[in-house]
Amino acid sequence: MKNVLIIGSTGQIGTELTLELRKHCKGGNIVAGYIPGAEPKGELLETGPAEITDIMNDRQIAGVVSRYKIDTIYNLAALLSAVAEAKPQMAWKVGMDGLFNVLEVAREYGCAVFTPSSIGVFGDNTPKDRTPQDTIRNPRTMYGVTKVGGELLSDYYHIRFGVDTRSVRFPGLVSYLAPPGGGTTDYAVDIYRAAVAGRRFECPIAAGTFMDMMYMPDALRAAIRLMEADPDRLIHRNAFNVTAMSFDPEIIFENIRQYVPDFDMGYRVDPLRQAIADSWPNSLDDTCAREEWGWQPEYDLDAMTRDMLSKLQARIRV
Ligand code: AKB
Repeated sequence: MKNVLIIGSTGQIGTELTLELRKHCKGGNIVAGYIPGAEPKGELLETGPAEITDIMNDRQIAGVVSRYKIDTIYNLAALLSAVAEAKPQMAWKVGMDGLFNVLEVAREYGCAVFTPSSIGVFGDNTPKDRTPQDTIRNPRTMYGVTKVGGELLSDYYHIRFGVDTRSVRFPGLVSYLAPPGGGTTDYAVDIYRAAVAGRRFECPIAAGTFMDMMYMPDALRAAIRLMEADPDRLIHRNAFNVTAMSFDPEIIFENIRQYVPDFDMGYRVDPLRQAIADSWPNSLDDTCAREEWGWQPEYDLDAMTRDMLSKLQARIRV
């Protein structure tokens, strides 16, 4: 990986992945792709090139790929699960038509492609506990449909055209820099913001609802490490189960209260998000990722809480 294009560089993952890749791939061009209205700012803008790269415009993507001699594309353009239910047509366009554009450009220019998948590929009839790598993917959300379709299309491009496509099924991602915006697992970010702001938190997900989660530094490590993994060791490609922890709202609340004793939480359950969460696994089995490319998370819940609270507190002080 030397010259990399990140499509959707100003989103929750893109903001941090772009900065991380600029530290990681010294001497290369790490291009922050964005759409008008979501321009990169601050460090993201100052530390490397930025180009308008609309996922719906294949010639625009091809132009950037050719100009910067891009060898790897991180395709992070997506609508998260709750927003995708509100705008299913747009979710399809971005998730499927957009991915098709990226894969066609990758085929033409010989690029590797990483497109995140999600625990959203699973549905009600998937085994819920320690969900296996190879199992039923039968979601009933548009988000899940596009993620399953994306996995299949990416594998197709690898088998049929030799495009080096790789992916992970991300669980809920917790981060402090850029907000997630429209996911089912967003509560696990919002709860920290409320704790640091001294606000009571109204949780949209019911007590007892377990979902897989991961702290952003681990997610970045997964996205980079998989793209650098020895291809001969990869039995799977699109997409690997990865996880770092699994908790319900009560567990994260109690963990935060160890450090913010006055923190208070109640429940105002959002029926849409709750239905989606109920259809997702309680916990994933990520053995294949561990065996095939050495996946290993570094943050458990307590380490994540300590880091999130200190980073958010520092940001408030600035
Ligand atoms: C969402 O909640 O939509 C995402 C995801 C788990 O894919 N964070």
